[in-house]
Amino acid sequence: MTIKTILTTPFSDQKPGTSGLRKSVPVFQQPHYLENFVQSIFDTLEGLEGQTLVLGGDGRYYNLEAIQIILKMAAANGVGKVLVGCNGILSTPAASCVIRENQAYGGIILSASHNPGGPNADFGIKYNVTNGGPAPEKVTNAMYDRTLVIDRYNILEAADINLDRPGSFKLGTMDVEVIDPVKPYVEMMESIFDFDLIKGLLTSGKFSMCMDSLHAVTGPYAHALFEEKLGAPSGTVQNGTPLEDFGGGHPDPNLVYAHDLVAILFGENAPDFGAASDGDGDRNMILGRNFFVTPSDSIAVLTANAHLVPAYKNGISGVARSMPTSAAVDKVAEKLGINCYETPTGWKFFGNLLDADLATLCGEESFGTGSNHIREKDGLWAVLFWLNIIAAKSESVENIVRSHWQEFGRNYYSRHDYEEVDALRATEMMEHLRSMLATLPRKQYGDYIVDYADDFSYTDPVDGSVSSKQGIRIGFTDGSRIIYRLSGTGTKGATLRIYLESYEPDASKHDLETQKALEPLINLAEEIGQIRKFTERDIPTVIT
Ligand code: VG1
Ligand code: CO
Repeated sequence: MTIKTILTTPFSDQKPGTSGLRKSVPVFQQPHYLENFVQSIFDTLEGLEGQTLVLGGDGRYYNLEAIQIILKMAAANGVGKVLVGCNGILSTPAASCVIRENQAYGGIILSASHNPGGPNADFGIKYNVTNGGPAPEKVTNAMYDRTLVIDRYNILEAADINLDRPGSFKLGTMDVEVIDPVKPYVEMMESIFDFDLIKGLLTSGKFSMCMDSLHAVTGPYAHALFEEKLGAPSGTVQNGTPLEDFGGGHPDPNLVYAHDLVAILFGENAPDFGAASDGDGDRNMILGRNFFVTPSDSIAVLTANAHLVPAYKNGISGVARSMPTSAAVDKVAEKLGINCYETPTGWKFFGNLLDADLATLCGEESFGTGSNHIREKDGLWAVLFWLNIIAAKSESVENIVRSHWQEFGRNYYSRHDYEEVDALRATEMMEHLRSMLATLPRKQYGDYIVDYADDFSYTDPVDGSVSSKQGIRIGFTDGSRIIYRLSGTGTKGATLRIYLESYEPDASKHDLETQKALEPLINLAEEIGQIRKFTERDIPTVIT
């Protein structure tokens, strides 16, 4: 087997976004495109020689081809060993778990998360560091800088590795171990939650649940957990076989894209509990019978009830939420007397807080929840957490959330997305808002008085690194907020996200329809941001 050095020229568009490099499959299939990025990863990592890497993906179209290429490039770049998921499968949380348990140097995860898959849909690649979490900005910036000057890459000329079943192989001098992608993850979940208690609930005959894997990566994990370990009847997991194109759908667990599950939970004879996860298994949606739990409420409820879960029974050190996530969890932190950190959007910003034990639980409004057990958000972990709480309290999802609101007040919350808008106009809109910031404080709009207005900037309390321009925040004196932000995960045009939040302490007003409750703020977001003018859209593409 010989190592070949291939001459190449840079691509100018390989800057990783919120969660790695995401492009359409045809972009990745251009000659040298994937290879340039992978070589840039290797070139940036110091002391990679002889080290162990973890490799796997969410099973989408192009996953297996990319894995074979990356294996041969790793072998040609002196990597000592690669642990690769059987059939190229590793959910994002499972990859984080495997990196940590094997003390690997890092890992490469192939996924475009909740974006659709298929020959003309999306693909992505992400590098995770030794702690199991997404590479911090200084690492991804260095990788990007390398992509701009790269002129060659190394690849071993060799036959493909058989990934059908676990086993050990050699690729040149590099070891390849094909591992069971499910087992280590399931064992980790057993060490966190009270499986006997949850099993009691699921086999009691008085409780029914439905888990929708949306034809994406969590299928095998969910079958193993809920049906094999926890005794739920077979059929509990639906759409549980990962498909390369996710059955043509969006593997995005929200009220819009997980419509089949929503129809079941809001239909006749609805089960007690429903959940869904995304393409790579790091997101979750939680539903009760006729009831939707917003992700911002979810992290608040989990924090308030963490003592009911064995792994957190001695209390938690702190919590963290992304800036656009509602302040519901802040109220819980206040009561528990722990710190609540506010970070920019993207899981990579939680890594240092978790490593330093400043935070134990973290959450994002974008259906992401997780803890210090790994360094990624974790969809099935969140589902198990909810089941553990439900079993411990013997209460319905709706009751748990309603009593939470009664105690802490309700943060009405919604996100309005304008997808695939003109990128130039979207940037103009953000500039327009930036130019207004200084004039907004103390300004009155109807009942609302602006308390502060800024472009969110974050200084990491552990390493002091600064991330600026993370979203325009306008806070009002009553605690309401409007946030404007451009997505960093899209692949077509720009996606504008408007986050709306208003706080209602009065329990007699906790029954309003969310969009109705937020109507004055929605109108104000339009008045201040001139969304219609800049996006040339009358309504959002997706409301969550
Ligand atoms: C979105 C979400 C963010 C999340 C990121 C990755 O980013 O808003 O909260 O961390 O996706 O999630 P953006 O930049 O498009 O708003 V996943 O499940 O794609 O790994
Ligand atoms: Co995801």
